[in-house]
Amino acid sequence: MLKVWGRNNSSNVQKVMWCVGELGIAHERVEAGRQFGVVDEPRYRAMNPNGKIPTIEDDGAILWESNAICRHLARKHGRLMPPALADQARVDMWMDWQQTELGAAVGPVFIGLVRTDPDKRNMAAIDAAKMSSIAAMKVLDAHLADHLYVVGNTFSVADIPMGVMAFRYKALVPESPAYANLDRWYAAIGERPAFRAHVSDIPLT
Ligand SMILES: N[C@@H](CCC(=O)N[C@@H](CS)C(=O)NCC(=O)O)C(=O)O
Repeated sequence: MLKVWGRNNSSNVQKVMWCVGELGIAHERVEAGRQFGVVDEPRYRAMNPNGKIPTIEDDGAILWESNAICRHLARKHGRLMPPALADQARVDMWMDWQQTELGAAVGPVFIGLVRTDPDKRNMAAIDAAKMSSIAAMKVLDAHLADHLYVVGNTFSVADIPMGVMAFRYKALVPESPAYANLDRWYAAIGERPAFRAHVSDIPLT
């Protein structure tokens, strides 16, 4: 049975769990990270030398990196991955963009506002990260003007990391301009039971 290590309030674990939920995969999730520890144990480091979450074991394959895990599960279970090679490349492109552009912008806002005590916050850095987040979301909003989902007009694995980030953005960047295309896409995402169970029903902590 698929085994997933990682606490359920981690954005990167949420991607994997949402994907698992969409695909209906039988699984066991093991608490790890932050207050649960585990990630520094030699046995865990032997699986994931980064000491980060998530890590999975799937039929003997040990994998880490949340986006790679999601793509693996989509391919293995034959859903959420578009068939055309060019669309698969677009899935890779947007999932990389989530990590390097959107996630890199939203991450410091989350750390600053959720994980840092009010008297210790660097508000200038948080405001700068908010501006970067707004700029990144403008790119996604423009793309969604003529695509129903991140790749084409069908929900795919590429929507998953983006949806996790969008949930944090909506909660933490109320200064965002109105992004009509983003809002239309996000409303569709919000109707998915697996998104609610693994992302939006879990408090930001
Ligand atoms: N690029 C990695 C990043 C993994 C990562 O940074 N995970 C964070 C949680 S979101 C972590 O392990 N934090 C330390 C901890 O929870 O103990 C991925 O996408 O899986």
